Amino acid sequence: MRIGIVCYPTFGGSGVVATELGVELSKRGHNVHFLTYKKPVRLDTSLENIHFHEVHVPDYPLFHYQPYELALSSALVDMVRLHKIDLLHVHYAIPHAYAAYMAKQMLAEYQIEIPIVTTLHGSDITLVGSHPFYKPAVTFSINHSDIVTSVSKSLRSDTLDIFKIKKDIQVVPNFIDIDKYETLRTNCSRDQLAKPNERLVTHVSNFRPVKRVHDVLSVFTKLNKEVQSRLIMVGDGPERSSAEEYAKELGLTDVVDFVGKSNDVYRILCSSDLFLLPSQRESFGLAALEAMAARTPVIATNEGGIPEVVEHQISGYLSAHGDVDTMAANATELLTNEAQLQQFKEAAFTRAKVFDIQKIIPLYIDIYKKALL
Ligand code: GMT
Repeated sequence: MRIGIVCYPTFGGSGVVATELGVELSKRGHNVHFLTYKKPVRLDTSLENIHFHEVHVPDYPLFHYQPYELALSSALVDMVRLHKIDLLHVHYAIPHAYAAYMAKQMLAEYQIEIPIVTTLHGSDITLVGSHPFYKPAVTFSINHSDIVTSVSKSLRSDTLDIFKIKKDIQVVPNFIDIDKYETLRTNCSRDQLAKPNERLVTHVSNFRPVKRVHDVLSVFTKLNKEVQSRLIMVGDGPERSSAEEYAKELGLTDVVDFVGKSNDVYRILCSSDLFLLPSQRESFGLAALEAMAARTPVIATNEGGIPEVVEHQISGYLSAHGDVDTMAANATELLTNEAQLQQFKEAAFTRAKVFDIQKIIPLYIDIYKKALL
């Protein structure tokens, strides 16, 4: 198949899922064309069967807002015609599903019928898409996609609750390349990250308010009073500077490292003893799955799709968002009981294997075949 993938190129989970999906499809002999405004961070464009096309939005003094959807839909038309693309898979409803619908209409003028598969990722539904300013367009684009998928049951149910959806939504969970994690494990070294007697705790996010990064620091403060430990905060975003300030106020400067965005998250995760994800909402929580694939148990909230990934009291602990006392108590219990910690680490890895890329990719391939019928 010749598959066109539209995604955000940033560090966010939807871009990562789209990139890893495209790369795996390319390994299986499919031709994959990525279309976005910048090369996706995890995409290696030198790989066989992988192509990257950049969307350019020319600046013009009249525009207060750049018309990205317009440029994207025009670029989609060109890409589909030039490279004889069979199918478009768009990740994140806003504005990708909308631009794909417009491209589909334009391509009909050339007697080209292109199926659209839309994957909903979370904030495109629960945080941004539900805003009254976007809702009609998001509802329309979902209803006019040929096939719609969501990354968790919870997101499927939220979508059906929030929008008037006339289509079936198929749940295809996010995935992880277990083999890649196992290969990387052979080079895992924690020497530069923490002292031998410190437990290593990690958080990875885009530091948006929904991630509740201040809760990460509050939990860690309580934990650090009981257990000698170090916290690594990976990522960047709107709340990074206030989080750094808060860490200073809490007197954590010597035990918390803010390392910014990283392309090498595995190196940190494989050395970690615990991963903290106290989000207010997560449709899935790909960061938690990545931690678990690196054998790191997770303390998270029982919100959205997280309970579909992390099993309470087995591969981690779940509690209500904002309940930093319970999170800290669970973290302390786990990090002070070596046998239990080892058990949770193994359980985290066992759980991650359920989401192995080799199990999930065939689900997408079946969906593509269905869309092409
Ligand atoms: O919230 C983020 O970190 C970014 C966002 C995105 O679109 O990249 O993540 C969403 O999609 C991920 C991949 O499917 C999910 O793992 C995240 O849970 C989801 N974020 C939210 O629902 C808030």
